[in-house]
Amino acid sequence: MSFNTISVIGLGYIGLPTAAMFAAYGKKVIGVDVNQHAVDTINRGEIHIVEPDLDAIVHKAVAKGNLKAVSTPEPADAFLIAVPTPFLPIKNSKDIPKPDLKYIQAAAKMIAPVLKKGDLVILESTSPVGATEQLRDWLAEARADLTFPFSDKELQNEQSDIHIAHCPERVLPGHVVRELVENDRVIGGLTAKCSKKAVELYKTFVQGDCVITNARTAEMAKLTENSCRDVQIAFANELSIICDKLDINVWELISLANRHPRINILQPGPGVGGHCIAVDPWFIVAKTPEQAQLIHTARKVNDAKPQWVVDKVKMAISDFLQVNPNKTAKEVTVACYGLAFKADIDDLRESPALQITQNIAAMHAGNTFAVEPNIEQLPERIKNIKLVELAYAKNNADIHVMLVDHKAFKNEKMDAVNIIDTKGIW
Ligand code: SAJ
Repeated sequence: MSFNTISVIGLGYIGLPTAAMFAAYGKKVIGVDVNQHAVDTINRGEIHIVEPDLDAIVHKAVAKGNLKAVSTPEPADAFLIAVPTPFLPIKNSKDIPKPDLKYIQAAAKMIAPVLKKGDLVILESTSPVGATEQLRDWLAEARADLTFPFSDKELQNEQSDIHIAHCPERVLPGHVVRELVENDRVIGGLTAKCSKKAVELYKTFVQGDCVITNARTAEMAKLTENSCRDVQIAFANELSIICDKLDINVWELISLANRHPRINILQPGPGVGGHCIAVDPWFIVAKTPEQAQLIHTARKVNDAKPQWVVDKVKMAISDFLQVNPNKTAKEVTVACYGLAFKADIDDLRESPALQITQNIAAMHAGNTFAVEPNIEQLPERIKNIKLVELAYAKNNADIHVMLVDHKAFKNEKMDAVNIIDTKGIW
């Protein structure tokens, strides 16, 4: 077996489960992270993220001596880079966000000194087209004593010292442990030999197919998957706005349309959140702004949905005051149900539900309650919002805004009158 020691750079939502899985299958795994808290937590056999079933796997791997976390890379036979690829901040809301590869560059800088002849480097981070070649260039610059795979020199490549491939992660948060093993993998080597080596590595634990392509197609495949979902959700969100105007129940409409054998419309909501679907389509738009018209429009439709919900709440408050002329806006309480970026998770990052709740709190003179059964307290940066229990909000708020279809809310019968239901569960 040519891979005895595997190093995973970036021990977050993807890197840590991947590292733990290799360790569970008997590899010696060295996880690298710049976050000392993550390193210390993992070395105690614990985890610093929320992901079902992962804690037991990490605990066992660390106890067995198969997994350790460090801050500085050590030599290994394969390096997997699983760092974030966010976009650069934009100055104007009309600007197209551009990908920020600084974490990949930093990872390249970190591993370059310990690379040796025969090593495999895999980029797992979701990346714009061309990023794997850029990674190769950064590594080649740092290590002039080693040869790297350049696709215009195919013959010479078969002999290159270092092998490089892009193998995008595609697992769904909350189901990572199962999907890591069962999902098919797209393997995009810079050369055929790079792909072959990468397949050999993933076959350690992947039961799905490892399908070979080139690096650029693999990069685009991942962006395509998330853009496809974004466009489909935008369609559902646009329908919800059209139906609101035409006084049609969008949920009934979609369930009727979905009875057609070739129609499968997704569900509208308060907007698209998380660090993947709302980000990755921009990587395509930034690269080909002239061509990516539909993908760009979908982003704009989904990004505009939270403000549409806030405007609905504004209207509901003013209607409420008309019906209750003895009350002032200050005496009206709005309750928002759900803050996470999707159902049954505790992740508040890039959450449209949180954005809506904060915007309501900023524009509304009265109280804004939030009900979020998956968190115990609000992060300190969140001001003017009171975290309350479901029953309390139900009994004490005047306007109820359903934002996330958590199980706890689905099981609740809501018979209040002033409801704005962005998920169609009440
Ligand atoms: N959403 C809707 N309506 C729907 C489905 C989702 O409004 O019908 C919203 C969710 O509420 C959420 C957002 O979209 O705010 C994204 O949720 P998601 O469940 O679609 O996706 P993520 O971001 O949790 O994970 C996605 C997955 N990609 C695809 O399904 C194509 C996952 O497989 C990827 O690995 C992940 O992105 C990633 O890391 O890129």
